[in-house]
Amino acid sequence: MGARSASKNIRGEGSGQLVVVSNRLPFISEKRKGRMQFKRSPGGLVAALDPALSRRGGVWVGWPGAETEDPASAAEMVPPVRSSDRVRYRAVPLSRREVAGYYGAFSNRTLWPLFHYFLARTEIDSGSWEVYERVNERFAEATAEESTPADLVWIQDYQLMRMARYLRRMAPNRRVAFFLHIPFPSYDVFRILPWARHLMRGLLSCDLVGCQSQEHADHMMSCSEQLLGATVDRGQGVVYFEGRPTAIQAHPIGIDFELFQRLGEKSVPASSGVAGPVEILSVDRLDYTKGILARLRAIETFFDKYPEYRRKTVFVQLCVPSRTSVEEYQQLKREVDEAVGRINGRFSDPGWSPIRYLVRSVNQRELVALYRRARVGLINPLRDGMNLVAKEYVAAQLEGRGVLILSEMAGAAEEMKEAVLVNPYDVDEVASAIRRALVMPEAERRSRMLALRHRVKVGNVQSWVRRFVESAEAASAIGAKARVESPTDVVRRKLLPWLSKRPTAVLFFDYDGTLTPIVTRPEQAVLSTNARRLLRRAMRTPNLDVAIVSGRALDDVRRMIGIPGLTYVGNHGFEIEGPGIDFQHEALGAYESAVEAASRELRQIKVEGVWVERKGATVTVHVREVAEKDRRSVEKRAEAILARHKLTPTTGKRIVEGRPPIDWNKGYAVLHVLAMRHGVDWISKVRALYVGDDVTDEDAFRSLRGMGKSIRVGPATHTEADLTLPNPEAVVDLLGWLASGAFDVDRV
Ligand code: ADQ
Repeated sequence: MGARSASKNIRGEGSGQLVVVSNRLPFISEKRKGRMQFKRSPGGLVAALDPALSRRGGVWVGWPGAETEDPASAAEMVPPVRSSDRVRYRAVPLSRREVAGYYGAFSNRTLWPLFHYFLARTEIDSGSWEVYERVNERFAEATAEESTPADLVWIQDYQLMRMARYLRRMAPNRRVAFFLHIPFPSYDVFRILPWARHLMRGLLSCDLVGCQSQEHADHMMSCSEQLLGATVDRGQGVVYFEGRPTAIQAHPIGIDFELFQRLGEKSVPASSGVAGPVEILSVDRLDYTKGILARLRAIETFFDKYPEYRRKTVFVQLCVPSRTSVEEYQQLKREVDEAVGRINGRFSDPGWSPIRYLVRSVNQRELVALYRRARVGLINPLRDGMNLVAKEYVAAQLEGRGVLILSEMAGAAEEMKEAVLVNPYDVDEVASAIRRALVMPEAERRSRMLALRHRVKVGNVQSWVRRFVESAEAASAIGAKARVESPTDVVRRKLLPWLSKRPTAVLFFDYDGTLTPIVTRPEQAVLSTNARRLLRRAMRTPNLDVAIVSGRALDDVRRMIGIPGLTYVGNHGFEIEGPGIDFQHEALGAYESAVEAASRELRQIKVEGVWVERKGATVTVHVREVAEKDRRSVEKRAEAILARHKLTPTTGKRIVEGRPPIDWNKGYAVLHVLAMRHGVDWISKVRALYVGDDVTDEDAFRSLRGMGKSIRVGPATHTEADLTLPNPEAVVDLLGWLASGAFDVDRV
């Protein structure tokens, strides 16, 4: 049965289906006596998504768990669909090599440690990145086949951060949302990844990107801005990139509160008079991010500092083995075993050991029994997206007598303010927090726990699913309306394939009217702080080379920009200065006295508003402030004076300029800069882009025809430029994108 026909059979009426995509399909399959058996995976996420899928009708796309490249045998690894079923499964077959590269290596040895700030454990390997890319593309193919434009595609987690980019290419009108279960790091950490921009583009192909906390959302926004030059509206939580908005929102995940409460009712509460010492409980997947070793040190410190608690308390550490085939995880297990052995060896006496250490998966009933009995829940990971154990412990505290000690580094800390918050790296603080929890008066314990329980109840996993889906629907509706390209987007789209074919781009910007708006007097044309910041950034971007080209005197334009180290072209190209260039046109000297004489004579034009500016090798007559009726006659007189002194008059925006009659202009200057900076064969090495607004810039547009590209700014009836932008704001927008280096060669 084809995927499409199956999906039609079970699609619900009205709104589209929900298409959930995750690394693993939500069941474990096993062949027994020649027949496939399927067991639903445990966990709140599966339990919450299943009802949502059944209600709406849907498909779950994922890897079935066994390594195979053959689609037919992968299809056998999912439960067969009956016509009455509202949920179907689509298996994405993966080979052993793909699982190793995409999941074992890139997801778990690159993204996982980096996103949890374990930089030393982060492996950077382009081979595994390529596999990650290919597998994400395969997930996108399967999802494109399984979905229609009416459906909502919901991608889960860090294993699939590139998928939406491919899905958009294959099926541009899909509604797509993504949720990241783990933390999203700050820009300084995220940028370490050579593929940071690619991952960011993957996320910004979605209508909604959800994460566990506002802090992670803020990191995503600043990475979009800094890595891709995207426009960010922090107030609205929206990032605009490539002409479309992406909502970025915190959607803290919850647990099935009712279930834990129900199971809790069947178990024994804390302080109920059960014999034995008071229990302090920690429950984790055996992972280095959970901080088990640091916690054991804190426990040791606790028994050292507060010996009166020996024999009266016991620390229970429950670990579920995780990623057991990975060497680092085996190593961690050995280290935890050793630490437990050492501490127990130090403090135990007949009948009492300080640590009870359990390494196994327990069923939910047993888990809740442990939660309920524990007086203190010690949940202090070194870094965690959310941490559901903290919420489960709270849900099981029916009488509200237990105390939750929670790491500030867990996403849960953003919501669970009534917990005793600790820095998990600070062993002394954790030891004191345990003591504080044990002596905390009952009234305080109850009021803290009641507040926490209320919050965990309201924000349960069912409401998480509901709110996320609603937000995704809203974001995709806005996205569909807003998908109108701005002029900068159009230019960006057209430049991108061209720019990305060379490792370096040389950018030439005219100053007045291009980087700054046209103003009455030249000294008022001040560069905005933002434009200056972006120019500085562009200068530091390794694949960019920036030059400012102006009709102003060299000193003047250098002063207006105020960034040392850029290439400056002054006086329409007669003077150039920059790294490795110090140029003055050789014929200039011969005309110095003519320019001086013409300037003197031009100053004799005594009409209100006229002023004359001597700019080294050239002279400019400004007529902007001259009354309209007199302007043309002033221009004519100026042209005549200049001609008499054998200077070439050029009329620009409310100015008349006199230049030596040397066959030299901005166009020649640009070619000179390119040859000086990148050799005469620059064309095979770099891309040259010129942005200008003036008739004098047309010379540069002409010079670059066929060799580079050019953009004319503002309305122009006739131009030689390849592209246009409406105003300097649009130029600065484009500069922001260019400065981010967003078009690097391996851009995808
Ligand atoms: P995890 O890193 O797996 O999830 P966590 O949120 O703590 O972390 O969830 C662990 C789950 O495993 C809990 O539901 C817990 O009950 C269960 N568990 C732990 N030890 C167990 C044991 N010995 N036996 C049985 N069950 C055990 C990722 C992110 C988190 C984020 C979740 C959900 O790393 O930060 O909270 O996704 O988004």
